[in-house]
Amino acid sequence: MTSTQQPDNLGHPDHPAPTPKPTTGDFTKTPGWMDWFDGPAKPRFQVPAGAVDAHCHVFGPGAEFPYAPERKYTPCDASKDQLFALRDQLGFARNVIVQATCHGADNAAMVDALTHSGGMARGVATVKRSVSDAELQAMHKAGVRGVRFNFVKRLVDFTPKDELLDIANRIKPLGWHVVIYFEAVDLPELWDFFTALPTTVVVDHMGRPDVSKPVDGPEFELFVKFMTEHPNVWSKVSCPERLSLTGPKAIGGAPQLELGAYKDVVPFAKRIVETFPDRVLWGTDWPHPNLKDHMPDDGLLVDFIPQIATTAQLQHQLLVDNPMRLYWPEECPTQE
Ligand code: 0GY
Repeated sequence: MTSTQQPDNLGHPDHPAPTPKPTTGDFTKTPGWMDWFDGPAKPRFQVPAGAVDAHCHVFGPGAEFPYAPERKYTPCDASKDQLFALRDQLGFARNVIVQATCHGADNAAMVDALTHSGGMARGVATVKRSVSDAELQAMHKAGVRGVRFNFVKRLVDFTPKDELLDIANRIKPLGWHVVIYFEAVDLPELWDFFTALPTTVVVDHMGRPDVSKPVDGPEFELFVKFMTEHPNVWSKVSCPERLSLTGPKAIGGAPQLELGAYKDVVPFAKRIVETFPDRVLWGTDWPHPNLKDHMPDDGLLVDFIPQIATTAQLQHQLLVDNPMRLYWPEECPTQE
């Protein structure tokens, strides 16, 4: 590896050196910010036709869509065109673009991406109680189908639960759902609030389990119980690169992802996929905010999918049937 190469890009020593990405406008990237990865490898796993990347973001560009004053990080720009190029490179057909916390409750960048997607992207917004019905209707027309409630303390300031419940009741008549992001240790405290939500509820990244704990230990059992007892709860089985402690290195240092990258996450994600095959979603999480350890090559990240969804049927449910039912129900006429 030469000194110009970023280490740990899934062990691809022949991958071109990453080019530093700008933040435009009057912004400076958070010190130590890891930029998303250029020119991802073509995945060896071919996703099924019509596959949906159901968790990704756009950042700015800052000069056009300024980052929010209350943000906890300032990323490098990651535009809609760059996202759509990634979609095509990986073989996906559609995106679900989730409002990133660096844009606060200003959904302009995300909505702009939806309106330039030719109907191939839907969105999840962040809204405040003060949002008007007309604003909700406009977002619906653009393709927004959910709101996100974030409980990860390093990303957002506290919002009172009565405000969130009020928002959930406002968006329910639109047929939207609620996406929740939290850390596993906080599930007991949040349980009553989550189980009172009146809509479909989608959990980001399996509720961020501590994968050093047993997959059948009390912490992850509580998450499985959450999904078992509440059929309105879905989960994204995304972000092995964020959850893994063993990391991207394959067994023996070989570059192939299937030889053991993120192997500590596999039992957790596989269990959720196999137990709840009709309530799971997958996404790249591009452009991967706040990673500290390594930046994954999204192409090789796609090669992780067959480790957690091991049959063609499970893969089709995860990547096509489930996200289509949730985000493009009008194209699923046999579904209720
Ligand atoms: C994280 C992960 C994410 C951050 C955000 O909105 C965000 O800032 O979503 C992610 O992409 O899921 O833990 O920083």
